Amino acid sequence: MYRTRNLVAGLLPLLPGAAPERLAVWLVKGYVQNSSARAPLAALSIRKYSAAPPPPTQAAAEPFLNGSSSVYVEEMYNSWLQDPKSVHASWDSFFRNASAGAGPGQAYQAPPSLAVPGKYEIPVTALVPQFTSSGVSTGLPIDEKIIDDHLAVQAIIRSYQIRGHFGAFLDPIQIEGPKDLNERLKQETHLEEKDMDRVFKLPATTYIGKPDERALPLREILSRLEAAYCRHIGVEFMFINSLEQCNWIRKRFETPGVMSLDAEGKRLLLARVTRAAGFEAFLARKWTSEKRFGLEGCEMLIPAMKTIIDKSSELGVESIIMGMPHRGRLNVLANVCRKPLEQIFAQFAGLEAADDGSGDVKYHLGTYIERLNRVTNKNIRLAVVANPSHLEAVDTIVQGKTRAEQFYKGDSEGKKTMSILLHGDAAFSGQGIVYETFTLSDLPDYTTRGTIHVVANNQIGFTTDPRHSRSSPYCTDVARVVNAPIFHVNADDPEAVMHVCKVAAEWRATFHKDVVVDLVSYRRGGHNEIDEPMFTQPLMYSKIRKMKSVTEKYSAKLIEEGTVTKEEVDDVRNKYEKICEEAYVKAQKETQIRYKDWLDSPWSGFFEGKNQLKMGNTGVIEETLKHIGKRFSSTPPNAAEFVVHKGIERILRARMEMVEARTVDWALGEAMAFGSLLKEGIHVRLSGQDVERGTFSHRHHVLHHQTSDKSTYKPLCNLYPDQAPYTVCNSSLSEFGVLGFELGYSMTNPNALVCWEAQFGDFFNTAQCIIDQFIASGQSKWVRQSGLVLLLPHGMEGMGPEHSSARPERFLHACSEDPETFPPETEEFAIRQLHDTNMIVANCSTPANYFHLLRRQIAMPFRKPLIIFTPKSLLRHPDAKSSFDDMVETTEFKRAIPETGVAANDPGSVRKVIFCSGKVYYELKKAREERGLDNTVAITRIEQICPFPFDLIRDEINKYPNAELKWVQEEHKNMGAWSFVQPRFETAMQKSSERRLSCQPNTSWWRRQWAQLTGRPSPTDVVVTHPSASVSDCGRPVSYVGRGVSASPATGSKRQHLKEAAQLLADAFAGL
Ligand SMILES: Cc1ncc(C[n+]2csc(CCOP(=O)(O)OP(=O)(O)O)c2C)c(N)n1
Ligand SMILES: [Mg+2]
Repeated sequence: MYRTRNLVAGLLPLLPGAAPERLAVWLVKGYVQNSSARAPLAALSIRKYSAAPPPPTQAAAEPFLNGSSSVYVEEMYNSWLQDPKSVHASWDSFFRNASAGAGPGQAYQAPPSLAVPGKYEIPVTALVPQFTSSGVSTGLPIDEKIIDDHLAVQAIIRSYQIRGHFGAFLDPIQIEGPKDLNERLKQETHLEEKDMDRVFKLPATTYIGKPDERALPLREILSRLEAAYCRHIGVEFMFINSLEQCNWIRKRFETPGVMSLDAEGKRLLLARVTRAAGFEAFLARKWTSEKRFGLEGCEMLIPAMKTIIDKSSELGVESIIMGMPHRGRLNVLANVCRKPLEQIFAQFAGLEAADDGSGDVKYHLGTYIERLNRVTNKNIRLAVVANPSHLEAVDTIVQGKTRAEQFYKGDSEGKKTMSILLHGDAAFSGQGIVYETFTLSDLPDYTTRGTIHVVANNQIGFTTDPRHSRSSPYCTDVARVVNAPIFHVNADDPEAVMHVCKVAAEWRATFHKDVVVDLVSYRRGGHNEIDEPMFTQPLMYSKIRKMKSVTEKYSAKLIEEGTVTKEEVDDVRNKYEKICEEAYVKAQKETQIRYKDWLDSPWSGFFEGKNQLKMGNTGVIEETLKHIGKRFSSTPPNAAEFVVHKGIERILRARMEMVEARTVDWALGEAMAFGSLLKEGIHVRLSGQDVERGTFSHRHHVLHHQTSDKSTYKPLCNLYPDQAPYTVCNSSLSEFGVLGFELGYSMTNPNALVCWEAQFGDFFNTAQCIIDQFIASGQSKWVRQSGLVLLLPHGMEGMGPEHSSARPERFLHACSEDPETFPPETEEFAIRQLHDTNMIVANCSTPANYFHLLRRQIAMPFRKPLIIFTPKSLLRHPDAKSSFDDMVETTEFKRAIPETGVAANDPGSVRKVIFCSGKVYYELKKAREERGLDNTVAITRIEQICPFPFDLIRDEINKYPNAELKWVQEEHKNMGAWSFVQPRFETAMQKSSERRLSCQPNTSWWRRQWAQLTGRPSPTDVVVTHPSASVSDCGRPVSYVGRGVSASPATGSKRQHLKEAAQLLADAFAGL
């Protein structure tokens, strides 16, 4: 609601004294219903860009000669008779015309002013005859005609401001015929041709008048409006709910001469566009059919970005983080970032990589460059974030990275760091993440204080034209949701492009809000260099092929107007070509490519001097646990008036009791992990839907004063005076957007614990692209690490098909660990596994282990994404508690928790070993006790599923030689960890057999036995040499216990759920 109130408040100045209701009526009556434009507007498809004819006018008589104003006129007339120069020019003209016998209405020039007259200046007294010049009402009737005429002029000015963009000449290829906007505007007023020379007062909401012009003839008004709104720039801004911002924009587009560029500016512009074109031409010549997603047709993207960067640098920005798709990416790296050309050219050579990983195609790679901005003479850091093919997916990652940089720099207003997002037209209107990015743009913990969006709008997406790829008139309409101004510009007019880019940079620096530059252009070739566009867009392409490039057109224009000579033009082109040739020669000498050269987030100092196989401690001293526990269990100190909810008081009391008893539950364990890191100077950020309280109301990291609005207390922000900052923030309801954001945030600084929590684990699937394209494969593709933590509530608790499973199988499937390789057994076994994996997947069963796991993210000398399946019912389970003893200095994370009960004391008697992970452990433990099987069944928990604790599992298998082995999971058989752990058990067992036996030939008998028992072919690499060995020595099969296969992750019936849960336990202990 408060946003609605702001909106109305922002509009009120338009109509002083208007109550909101009246305002609404006025808006509707004056500008919507009275307008005949509504229906025609809908028909005005913006996919047809064209010029518009001027609107018509109407005549008026001299109504200001009526009533009391005639006294005033008489005075004017007498003065004029004495000296024609003593009156305003319009009176002069009027009296001249009248004396010459002009008829009624024809003598009218313009109502004059009583004040010191400027050119075209009129007093309102002359327009509204019931007022005298002293402003006193005479009680005589208002002349409605003159008021109507002025209102009509105001309406027409407003129409241009609102809809002028529909009439702008934006499309360089003019696919469709001309638009008739001005005809429509004409029909909306009663003014006619004979009104064209009448002078009208300019309202305060226009800047078309020069400083001394407060009134203009209608003809001039229309001509200036057309110049501002209907040439090569289409400005969409009148939906913005702030009069100040609207006026700011009007001033920058309406002011006469505002767009003029000096000769130096023009020459720089020409040089920039020449280089942009030269780069594409060079690549085309050297690698004719190599994919590069050329920029031809939208070369102005390069000068546009450079202008934004120059202007922003001038306004104080020191660091710019960019995200962009394939189109023109190499050109941006070369000409905007000035990445060494030889590094770019070497990418075409198909060289081997010097570093590990899969690498990525050249038009996805990122970069980071620090250099001097030659225009401003200031240093600037430019980063282009690496991205996958998935269009727009990088958007919120850029935002998160930007936000983090602002945070660490203390740049709370975004004055030093900013982001630029580049988009394709089809992707901008089509991909949902764009909307999600915009909705984050003004949220307190997610804003980057304004992003400049630039759309390389070539009016096509692959082979599909806009009529089939979007339902909105413009590809940029999505930006309207956040009141971002949108500047459409014909990209064949370089100076117009410059202008909008400067304004966009100024807008961002002034209001710290998003803005969009829509570069309306074309694509000279196919989607890529090997595509034939004539297959699908024959007419468009027959036009394009006849068109001259923007460089040709602009250089011809500058030569013609005398700004440059032909020689200068040739010189710029030849010089750049020479630079390219030299770099080409250098590139030929390269023998390897280095992915590290393409890193977008270098963590300087983080890796240097660190032993990559040495882990820091994760246990902490008891004093710290106590201190954090107590602070976390307390209301604000010294604030007795802070009223806490009774329920929260109970929770805090229970926490305090736990601390006194040296135990922790899940929330307390987590708080101690966060708190101890904060104490060590590590910034912690927890973001996601409702994370402040916690979906399951267990966390309560923000206490709310019950009688004072917006008064809150965050215990974890108040642990130590010199602690690192803690951020906990409820996010917008977007998994794709927010997970991407947090990933970006984690990329800026490795010394921060950044966590994203899903409301329920399965909701991560709407962010699957971030997981597959960035989290799972980011390091391999782009040598980029991230220690991001995903917290995914998981567990079969009868809540139905959704809300049950966080789909562990999906993550495990994306893990890069080889199931058939038992890593070398050295002292660094565990850390080497972590070093070599692409991500860590864990399901902890105790708060202490969760505590260590979180802390280990920072203790590791490198960074890996961590996926944790977190509990729901375990949050309050009386057994799911840990003692301080498991968290103090000497303790660490347990990759597996072996049986420690009575079964472990007499392993030879154990008949069954159950392996499991997560909360099912507590159910199995209880069922074992109920069945009196504590002696005969051992239960081992696998806490870290990937990397798989091969060594610990092998030891457990060895420990119980007479036991059958079971994997028990509560998820369905085609889900959960089963298919991941199964081959790893085999690998662990092979190792176990090798160790225990030197036995048994690898005979066909043995292989048959194996196949019979397991239903699978025998592992061929087992070397079994002892003649009397049995198949169980060589590997006991681990069999599956759990729900059968299913299409849905869980039943929707509570009854069925309970039945399945009981069956699962029965199966787990069957045969004993
Ligand atoms: C998520 C996703 N869907 C589909 C594609 C395939 N694709 C690559 S480029 C492209 C067209 C993009 O059009 P536009 O955004 O206008 O950019 P342009 O190529 O015209 O510069 C498509 C559909 C993709 N890369 N990513
Ligand atoms: Mg396109």
